Amino acid sequence: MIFNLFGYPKTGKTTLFNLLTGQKEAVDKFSSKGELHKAIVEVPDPRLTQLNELYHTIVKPAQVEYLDTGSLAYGEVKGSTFVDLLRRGDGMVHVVRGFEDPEIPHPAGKVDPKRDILSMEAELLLTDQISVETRLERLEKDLKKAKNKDGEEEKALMLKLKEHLEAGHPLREVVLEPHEENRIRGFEFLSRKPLIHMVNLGEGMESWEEGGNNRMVLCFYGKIEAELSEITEESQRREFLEAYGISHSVRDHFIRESYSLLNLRSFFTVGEDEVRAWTIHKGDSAYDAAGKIHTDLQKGFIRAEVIFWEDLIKVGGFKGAKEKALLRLEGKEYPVKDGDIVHIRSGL
Ligand SMILES: Nc1nc2c(ncn2[C@@H]2O[C@H](COP(=O)(O)OP(=O)(O)OP(=O)(O)O)[C@@H](O)[C@H]2O)c(=O)[nH]1
Ligand SMILES: [Mg+2]
Repeated sequence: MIFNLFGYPKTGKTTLFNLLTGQKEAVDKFSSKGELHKAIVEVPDPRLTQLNELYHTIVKPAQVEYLDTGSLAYGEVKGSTFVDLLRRGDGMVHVVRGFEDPEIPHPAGKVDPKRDILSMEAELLLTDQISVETRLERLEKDLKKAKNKDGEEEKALMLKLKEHLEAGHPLREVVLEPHEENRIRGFEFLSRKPLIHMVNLGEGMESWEEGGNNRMVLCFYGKIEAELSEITEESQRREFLEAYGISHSVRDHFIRESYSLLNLRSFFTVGEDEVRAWTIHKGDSAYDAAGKIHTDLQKGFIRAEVIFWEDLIKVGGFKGAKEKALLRLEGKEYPVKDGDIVHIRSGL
């Protein structure tokens, strides 16, 4: 899972990156070297610790990759070299300036997070519009040379997308048939990706939240949390945050909300070698889950043995689960649920 942090200059992207990853990249008032920062972070999951009481082995939490892509100038998103990076990500995290600071002038003069949210959304839309138009030109040229059904179908779909974009609607709002979805997957349209606006507020400013169709707005207090990051003791940190009226750290909040926005679920594999969490999407099948673990397991898929994590703990392990007949045998199509322990039986 890859999350890209992006946004206009001096909004707190690197500050947020540090808070989410625990890194200590320099944050700067005046200049930015425009470096990319990348970190792979483990997703905390107390269920793993509990499961490991049965095995006493290595715990491997699910991982998320964060990329701090640097800043984008107003109006320049479409031509930017970051666009390809954004296309490769699973989720887009737009860091928005919400804090006042006379020493850090805002490129648009006034601090106005709602305006910047709309402005960035319009830029992402425009980027897709250009991709769609470029593709249409190409298709029309090809169709002039030789008519073909496939080309005609793609053209019709691109025209439909164009219409939506021209009406100012992001592509995440377009309902597509599965075959249409497959056709456009490779384009990685930005306005179709899950988008989280993270508004970086100053002390005492009022936070708000918006949620909806694959898009949400969350607030955080970058500077306050950065100042607290010296405190490593978790309970102390929480106490300080509460003293500022902040109920949860941005990291916990972000992980929870982004998992639900992207419809992510965790399943586990357990054994003497490791107790491990894997990330899948809601509705993914046992066959998909096998593919996450290893392509060979997927190729040779026979059956999945499944038990809910709490049930396994109750009966003290697989032996007890078999005795109590709690281990279910499921086929390829079984939709894996959050918290399932999955053991794939494979013929390879
Ligand atoms: N007052 C205030 N300053 C902040 C806050 N968040 C970040 N800053 C300051 O804003 C400056 C830029 O922060 P960064 O996290 O480097 O912002 P950035 O978006 O990564 O900046 P660029 O990569 O240069 O575009 C630093 O001096 C931060 O200390 C905040 O919530 N309040
Ligand atoms: Mg930065």
